[in-house]
Amino acid sequence: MRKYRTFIIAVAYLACCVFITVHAWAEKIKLRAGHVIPVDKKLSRSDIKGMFRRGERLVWAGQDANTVGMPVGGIAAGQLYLRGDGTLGLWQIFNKHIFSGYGATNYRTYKPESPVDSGFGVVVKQDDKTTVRKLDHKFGKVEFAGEYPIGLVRYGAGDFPVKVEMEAFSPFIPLNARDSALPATLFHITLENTSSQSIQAGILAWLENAVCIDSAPSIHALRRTRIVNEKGRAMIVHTAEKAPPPTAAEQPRPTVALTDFEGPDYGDWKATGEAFGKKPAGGTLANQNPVSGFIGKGLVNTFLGGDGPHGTLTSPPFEISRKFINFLIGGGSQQRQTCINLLIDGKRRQPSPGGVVRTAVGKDNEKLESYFWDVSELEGKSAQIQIVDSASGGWGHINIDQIELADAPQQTPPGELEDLPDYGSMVLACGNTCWQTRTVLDAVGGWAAQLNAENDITFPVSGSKTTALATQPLNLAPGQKQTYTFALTWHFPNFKQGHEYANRFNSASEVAHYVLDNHERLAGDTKKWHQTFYEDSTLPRWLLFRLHSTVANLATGTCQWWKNGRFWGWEGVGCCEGTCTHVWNYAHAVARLFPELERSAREMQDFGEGFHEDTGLVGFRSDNNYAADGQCGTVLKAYREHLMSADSGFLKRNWPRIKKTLEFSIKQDGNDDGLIENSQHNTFDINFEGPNTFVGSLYLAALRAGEEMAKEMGDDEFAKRCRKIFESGGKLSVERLWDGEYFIEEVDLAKHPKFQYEKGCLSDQLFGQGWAEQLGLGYIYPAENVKQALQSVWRYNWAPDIGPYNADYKPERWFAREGEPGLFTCTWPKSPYLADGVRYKDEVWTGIEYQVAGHMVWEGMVEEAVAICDGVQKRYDPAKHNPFNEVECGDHYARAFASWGVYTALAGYEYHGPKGHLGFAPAVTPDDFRAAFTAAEGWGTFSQKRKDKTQLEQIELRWGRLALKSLAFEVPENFKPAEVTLTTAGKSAKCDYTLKDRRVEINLKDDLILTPGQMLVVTIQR
Ligand SMILES: [Ca+2]
Ligand SMILES: [Ca+2]
Ligand SMILES: [Ca+2]
Repeated sequence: MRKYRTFIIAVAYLACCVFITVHAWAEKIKLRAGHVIPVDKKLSRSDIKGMFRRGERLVWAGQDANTVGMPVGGIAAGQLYLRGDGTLGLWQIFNKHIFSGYGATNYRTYKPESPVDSGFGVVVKQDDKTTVRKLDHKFGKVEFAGEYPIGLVRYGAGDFPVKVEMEAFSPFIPLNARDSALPATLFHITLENTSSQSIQAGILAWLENAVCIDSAPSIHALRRTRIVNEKGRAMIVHTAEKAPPPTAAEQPRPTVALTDFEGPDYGDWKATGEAFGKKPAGGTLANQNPVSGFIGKGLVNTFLGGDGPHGTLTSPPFEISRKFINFLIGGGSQQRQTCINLLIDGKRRQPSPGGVVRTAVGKDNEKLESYFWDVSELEGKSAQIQIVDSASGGWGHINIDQIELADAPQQTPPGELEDLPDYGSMVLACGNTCWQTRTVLDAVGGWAAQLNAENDITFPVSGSKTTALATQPLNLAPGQKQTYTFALTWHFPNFKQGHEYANRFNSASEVAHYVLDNHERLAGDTKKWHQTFYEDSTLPRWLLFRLHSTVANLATGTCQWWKNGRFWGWEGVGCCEGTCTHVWNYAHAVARLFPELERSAREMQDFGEGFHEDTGLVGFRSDNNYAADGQCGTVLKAYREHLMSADSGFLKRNWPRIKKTLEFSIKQDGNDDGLIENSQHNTFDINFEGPNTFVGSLYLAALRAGEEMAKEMGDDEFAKRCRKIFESGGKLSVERLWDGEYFIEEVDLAKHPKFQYEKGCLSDQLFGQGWAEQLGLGYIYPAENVKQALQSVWRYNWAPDIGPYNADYKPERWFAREGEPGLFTCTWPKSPYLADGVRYKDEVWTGIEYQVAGHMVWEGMVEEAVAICDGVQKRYDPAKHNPFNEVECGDHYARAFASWGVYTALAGYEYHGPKGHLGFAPAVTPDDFRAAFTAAEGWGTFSQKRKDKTQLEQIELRWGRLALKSLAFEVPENFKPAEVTLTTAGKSAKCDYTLKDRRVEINLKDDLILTPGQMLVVTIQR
């Protein structure tokens, strides 16, 4: 609980205070000329008032929601987006490794793509005419109002008699990880007749069979689609199976070689551009890694002059006289840029997704591998092959050889069909039975008539077929509503480490039945969480949106939950592996919402696979490498995981290794003085080379956590040792690192000229203090230094417009653009700018912003904290950037999970599960505050009201159970409680209490367990 807090009684009053202190201070300090970040942030009173307004649910219409990609699949079950117009996108559910980049290009404006055909439409029968209107951006007026975890899209049109509201979400129930990790998305589609006459209306739903989506071009197999009715549900079931061997009548005809590139030139093939040269390559080219896998002496290899040049190579027209085209391919993997295309009927269409009948790319590997196209459906047609190199960056070339026409695929499939990563099943299930779909499709006509409604079809994986289900049109009187439920499920178990979901389900059909059998509970609990978090809270709605949006990272490629129960994370989607200790140092959301997942990461990685028993080193990517910040953070995370446990089992099991982890850091300290002075690798991907409070504060907080855990374990000797080092470190840090306004780094720049911050103002300089607040460990440096340092971070590093500063100091990667606000990693307001200073110094990371904002809340800097969050919200406006995808080194970056630390700070939340202790000290509107909270086994809503002589606290449990032995609250200044009463379910419970400063601690005489619907009421009276 925070000890010294400035309460906001009236927002405007406090805004004045901020201005006054800023101006008075600014006059005294002479700033470096190049430090163009304004001290006065020019936040007006109305800006601040606006930020604190409770406000309504956010809604974006039409193009303003263009970039939206809201994850709506289950936790660690892939990455399926709900786009701004209610269509689905991305579809990364097929276990393909997706590398989303190192950050250079992640902050950009784009609409997520959809490689799979799926959707819903509203069917209306009126005056004997049947029409369908798709639920997409063309419907009319389309509004996106999703709040994670529940997507919400509304559709209306003046020329259509039905208004539609669609919810799309995967069950999301805090503390129930398994039911939140289903490979499934639920849809609730509500139709409302807005016309003045009765109509008949229903839903048309469709889904392409995308099983083997990535392998399809190189395997000989069939897709199979069945429409089944089970348990009163209609389901489209998509699978794949082996193609039957050819029958005697299908004996292969002789193979026809199209070209082997063995001639002195390209013959009648036409080359354009520079990349192909005048003749086939003779093998590996200059400065190229060895090329292999080609046949004979010649091949196409466009690394001629490196990756830079472009060009095309096009065959003369030929007849497709066999069932397959076989070839060898290597080189770059860029779709449409390093590819081989099949063009039909002489149409030299520009390579585009729809304009080429077959295409293939390499795998960023110089080795040529067999590949084939199944062209049986194109037999007899005239075709051309075109090889394209329109890429210049890394892997901007393509290698091709030995193109043949044959009746059988030349190569054997890459592994058994059943073992392929994208082999599995997908299902679209309707909660009700469906009706004569073919009749509806034919009545609608047009594109709908092309959809399949036939049960049990098979077709080659090279082809594509979309299957539909139609519900029976029902009479809707004017104003009447009807809701339909659908479930989209998938089951692709062939992931290297397996999926947790595969422990429970054998097919997408099983998943579909599970989510529909348990629909009421799964959807009900998800909505209860949404209600508790968003609707019932007094916090600003936009702020709740922002702080919860990052939790969506759980349902992206960033997070995996393995079959063995281990939670594992990239830093960003497909980028930088190993639940990296230092990036995940910032992540609070998972630990507070699904503590079992973080416990598994501690036990199975940090104190498991990544732990070095001999030294206590925690390999920071579960490897042999040391990160100073990650090592200290591991101790803090262990304590947090203990606090979020129902009992002491986790601590008892892991204490010997937690202690060793801390002892490793103490060894780096070297002389037990509480300062780590050696080389400290850290999250900036560089090493700090002297004492500093970035690693130092984490170290001191870890010592405090170690002290607490040692006490609980009865290891008093170690507790004392931690305390002693901690006290020395806090004192020495102020003596040696305090510059009068903030903490600096003590370093010899002559010896270590690169990557230091020295006299700079590092935004993360109090990282460990922020952690200490999250865990109730108190101050590690004197309160006045902490407060002033945070003020300096705000003053020197937060820019209302990053443009002017970044114009002078270009960041390595742009995560904010001119005109947008942001908090810089590090600046040098009073000393020369270190061009070789700490890496990423001129960048803006949301994870750091939340870390700092959360800490600011604990120190009473609530406006500044909320302004920083507002800056993130402004940058991630869906007209510009997907609001659910905060990027850094890759998409959906894990550091952004830090947002939950802001949320817990706003509630002044403190919790110790094994001790049954829960406390709150709201930082905003403490006179009338309400917010959701989570504990080890249950969650609910907390409210506080102050009136006259009474402070009323209510803890209402909504889900699970909550064991309580003690409570803590904060009373106004000069509020001396005369009586504290406690009732639950109308009965009073015995307690005693103590008051220290403004903190009231209440001890219950008897243990109390709250169950859902029960409320604990505490009345504190003067
Ligand atoms: Ca050859
Ligand atoms: Ca090239
Ligand atoms: Ca030392």
